[in-house]
This record gives sequence, structure tokens and C-alpha cells, in this order.
Amino acid sequence: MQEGPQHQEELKVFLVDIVTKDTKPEILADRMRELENLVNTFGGVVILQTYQKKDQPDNKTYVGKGKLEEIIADMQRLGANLLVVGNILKPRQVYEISEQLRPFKMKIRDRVDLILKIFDKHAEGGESGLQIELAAIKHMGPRIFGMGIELGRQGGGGSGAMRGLGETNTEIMNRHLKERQRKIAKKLEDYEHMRKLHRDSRIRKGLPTVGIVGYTNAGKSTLLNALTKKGVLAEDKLFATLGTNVGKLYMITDPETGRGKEILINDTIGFIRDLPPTLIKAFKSTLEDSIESDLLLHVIDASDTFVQERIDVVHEILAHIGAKQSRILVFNKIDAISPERLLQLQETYKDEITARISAKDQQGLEELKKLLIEKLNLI
Ligand SMILES: Nc1nc2c(ncn2[C@@H]2O[C@H](COP(=O)(O)OP(=O)(O)OP(=O)(O)O)[C@@H](O)[C@H]2O)c(=O)[nH]1
Ligand SMILES: [Mg+2]
Repeated sequence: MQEGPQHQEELKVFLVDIVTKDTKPEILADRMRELENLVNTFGGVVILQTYQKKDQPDNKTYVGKGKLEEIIADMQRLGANLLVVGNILKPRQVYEISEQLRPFKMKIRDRVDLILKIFDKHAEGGESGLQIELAAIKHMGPRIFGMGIELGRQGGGGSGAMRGLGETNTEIMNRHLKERQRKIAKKLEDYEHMRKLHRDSRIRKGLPTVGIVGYTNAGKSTLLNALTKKGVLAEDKLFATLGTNVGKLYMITDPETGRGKEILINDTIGFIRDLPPTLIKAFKSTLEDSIESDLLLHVIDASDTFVQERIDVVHEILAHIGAKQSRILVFNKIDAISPERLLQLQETYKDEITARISAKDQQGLEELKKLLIEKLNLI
């Protein structure tokens, strides 16, 4: 990690995205807010944001040549040093924008770079570190390759030697990345194997497992803490959790005798919209304990304006990673919504299995536990 305030001067960020004429203002505002939260998690401060109306991103500069010049002038005026684009940039665009920013010692990052850097910064090493490295290679690989082609072309006007150099470097780099990718994949396989053994022994012990999943910042870790007194870090930031946390919960199934059964609860990394498939894939094994659990608790921030959109994102990712088990929609943060809104949510999701809780205030947890006992067939 070369970036980040602890290594360098403060990261002063300019946010930009393009919107089509169909983009609704509230959706745009939500996206910008999420992007700003990502910047904050990363350790930067947003000092200005703008958007450009455009139906198609510009092939070279993403926002368009004139707009980019405007942005650079604004960044200079305000002392910004990082431009963040709320989308995935193509290698060509990264190259072009970087070139234009270079004289001013400014850098460009897209949304996926930001997510990868956040993961990278907070990774707990070991398996998740390797997964992040793999995802980064998959994200950066084509860029390096693309950049090599650009470099080759640049020199290529007259000098064949330059082109040759560009291509050779690219090939070397590419080979190196492929090799590293292969090694990481091998190590990840070993981890997976180890994990399978653990899982097998757990299954033999017969412990039912519950996976907590949901959009980032929904309150998953707070719920794990509330249920198991685990003491996991829960914070008001995106991607506070990047590894896996497991807690045990003793479920009393016979109140008269106090008898019950122990269950395992897994809390893991949260989801976010528009995650590239390679990134999801890289995290598949971190998510595996959740995916292979007997039941999923899908935690939803009920105080969010875009409840259904967030639910859709989570469902899509779960489908993508092959999670098929039944799930309980857990509407969290009900302390932060009005009784009318609570009723409205109840009505909208009346055909689903739902629970309404405040993990923070420990409200609704007993009902949730009853639902768990029933759905896990613990009695
Ligand atoms: N008002 C309110 N806030 C809550 C509740 N549960 C969690 N929060 C807050 O929501 C923020 C995110 O909580 P976390 O438990 O870290 O959320 P998470 O889903 O684990 O988030 P990531 O690990 O970052 O994906 C924290 O500031 C919590 O204090 C709740 O029931 N009510
Ligand atoms: Mg968490």
C-alpha cells in the first residue's frame, strides 16, 4: 500500500460520475453518498463532487475531454490530489486520464480500485489477503496489458524498437502475473481443503450453522455481537468486516429443563452493488461458511431509503455464489424508523419469512431466536 493518509499527505478527493438522462436524482445522490463512504473508509476526504450528463462514457477520458479539463482545473484550485470515478474504467481510460493528471501529481482511481484498496488495507493476511491479491491481479492485469499496448502504440508511430519494448515488457509482466495467479490459486486450494476438513468435523459434531449476510453496514456484526456476545468490531463504515467471525449461541429449546442446542453463527464481509464477478469469486471461500450454512439471516438496514434495491443486490450475489438455502429477512435498525414505516415494510414483505429487530437496542431478538429454532428444526 503506497496510498493512504498515514503514508502520504492527506487524500483530498474529487468524485465524479456520469449519468444518463434516465438516472433519477435520488439514485444519483445515493450512489454519490455510497462512493463518498467508500472514500472515507479508505481514509480520504471528499472535497468536491460533480457529474456529467452523458449517455455513453467517452472512450478515452470517460467524462469527456472538456469536462476532464474542467475537473483538473477545479482540483488544482482546491488542492485535490485524487480523482475517483464511480464506475469501472477501461484500461485505455485509466491510461489517458492518468497521463492528463500526471503533471499535477494527481491520481485516478475507479470504484473497484477503491474497494480493492479498502480490502487490501484491512485484510487480515492469510487467506483473505491472497484472495484480495488475486482479485487485484484480475482487475489490474488487463490494465497493465492495455497500458502496454498504449505505450507500444505511442512509440510505435516511428520507432519499431519502442513498440517492441512496450510489448516485451507487457509480456513479461503478463507472464509474471499469470505465474503469481497460479501460485495464489494453489495456496487458496490448500486453505479450502483445510476449511473443508474443519467443516466436516463440525458437521460430524452436528452443530447447526447460520450465516449472516447482507449489504455492507446493515448491522451484521452488531447482530452477531447481540446474539453471541462475541465482541466483533462493528462500525459505521462500509466494509468494517473483511474476514470471518464465528460465534456460538446456546439455544434453549426446552424452557422447562433449560435444555437446548448450540448453534454456530457466521458473520462475514458485506455486499455492495456492482461488484465485479472476479471480486465476488475471490471472496467465495471467505463466504463459504455462510454459503454452506443451514440457514441464512439476511440483515437489512430498515432505515435505508433503498431497501428493495439493497435486497436485490444481496440476492443476486447469493445466487452468483450458489447459495440456495432458505433465508430469513431480518429488518434491522427499527429503532431508527417510524412505526408507519415499520408497518409498511411488514406489509410489503408479508409473503417472506421476516423478523424485525434492533441489534443495537437488543429489540426483537427473542422472536428472532424462536424463528431460528423453528427453521433449524431444533426441537
Ligand atoms: N440505529 C441503529 N444502528 C445500528 C443498529 N445495528 C447496527 N447499527 C449501526 O450500523 C453501523 C454498522 O454496523 P455493523 O454491525 O458494523 O454493520 P455490518 O453489516 O457488519 O457492516 P460491514 O461489516 O461494514 O459490512 C454501526 O454504526 C452500528 O452501530 C441498529 O439496530 N440500530
Ligand atoms: Mg461487519
